[in-house]
Amino acid sequence: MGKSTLLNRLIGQKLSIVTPKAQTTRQRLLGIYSDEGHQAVFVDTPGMLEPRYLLQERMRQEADRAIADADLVLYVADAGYAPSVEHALALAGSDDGPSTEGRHSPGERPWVLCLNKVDRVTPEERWEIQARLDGPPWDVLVPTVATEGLGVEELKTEVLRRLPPSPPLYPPDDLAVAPLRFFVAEIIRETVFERLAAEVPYAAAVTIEEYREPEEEGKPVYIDAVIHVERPSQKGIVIGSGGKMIRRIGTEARVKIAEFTGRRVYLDLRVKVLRNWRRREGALKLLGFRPKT
Ligand SMILES: Nc1nc2c(ncn2[C@@H]2O[C@H](COP(=O)(O)OP(=O)(O)OP(=O)(O)O)[C@@H](O)[C@H]2O)c(=O)[nH]1
Ligand SMILES: [Mg+2]
Repeated sequence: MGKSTLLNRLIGQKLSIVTPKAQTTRQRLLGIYSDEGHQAVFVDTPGMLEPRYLLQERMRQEADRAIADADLVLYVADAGYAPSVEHALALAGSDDGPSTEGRHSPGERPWVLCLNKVDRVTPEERWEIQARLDGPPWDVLVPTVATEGLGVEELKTEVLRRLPPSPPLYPPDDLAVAPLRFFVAEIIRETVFERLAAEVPYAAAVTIEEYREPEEEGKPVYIDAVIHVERPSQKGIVIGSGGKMIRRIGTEARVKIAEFTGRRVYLDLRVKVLRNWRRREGALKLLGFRPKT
C-alpha cells in the first residue's frame, strides 16, 4: 500500500522499513512531524489483514490499537490493487469505518483517505477510482505517489488542519519514538527481506543482544544481533553456502546502520532457530511483541 513509504516521506527521514513484499511492518512505529504551529505524531502500522496465526493476530492488534487511539485516521489505499480499493469502499460502510451519522459530534474523528500509487493506473482509471471513493464518509481524498513524494505535502496539510488543538507532546527535534535497538533490528530485517526470497523473510525475526558504545572515541559501536528463524532448513538458507549469505546481509546491514546512526559500526550477526516462533506465545514475547490486550 505504501504506508511506511508515506510515513518516511511525511517525516522527511527513512524511519520505517520498506520492501516490495506485503506484511513487512509488524509493529507500530511513531514518527513525529513538527513545525512552528503544529506537531503530528504519525503511527505506521501493519496492514489490516485477517490473521491466520498468532503473529498476524498481534500485527492486526497493532493496527486496531493505533486506530482506536488516534485523533485522526489516515487510511492508505493502493490505487493499483483492486482489493485495496474495494476494502476502502467496504470500510467506509462498516463499523470499523467512519460513520456518516453524527460524525461531527464529539468523539467522532476525521478520516482521511490517501489514494496512493496513482502512478500505477491510467489517468482514466484514476478518475474512475477517485469518483467512487471521493466524498462522504471520507473527509477528504488525497491522491499520492509516495515513492516520488507527489501529493505528500497536500496530504500533510489536510491532516494538520484536522488535528485537534493540543500542546506539543514531544520535543520539536524528536523524529521518532522508538529505541535505537528497534531501528537497528528493523534495518537487519529489511536486509533479510531484500536478500532472501519467498517464505524465509516472513519466518525471520531479529533481536539485538548487545549494543555497546565504544570506550575509546573513534572506535565503532559494537552490535550483537541474532536472526531467528523457525526451522533448521531456513537457518541454512540465511547462512548460505560457506556463510556467504549471512556475510552479505551483515555487510549491507552494517552500511545502512552506520548511515542511520552516523556512527561506525561493528556488527556481529548470528542465526538461531526458534521453532515455530510465529505461532507461540512465549516466543513472541521473547521477540518483543506486545502481549494480547
Ligand atoms: N509505484 C509505486 N510504488 C510505491 C508507492 N508507494 C510505495 N510503493 C512501493 O510499494 C512497496 C510497499 O511499500 P511499503 O511502504 O513497504 O508498504 P506498506 O503499506 O508499509 O506495507 P506493509 O508494511 O507490508 O504492510 C514498496 O516497494 C514501495 O517502494 C507509489 O506511490 N507508487
Ligand atoms: Mg510497512
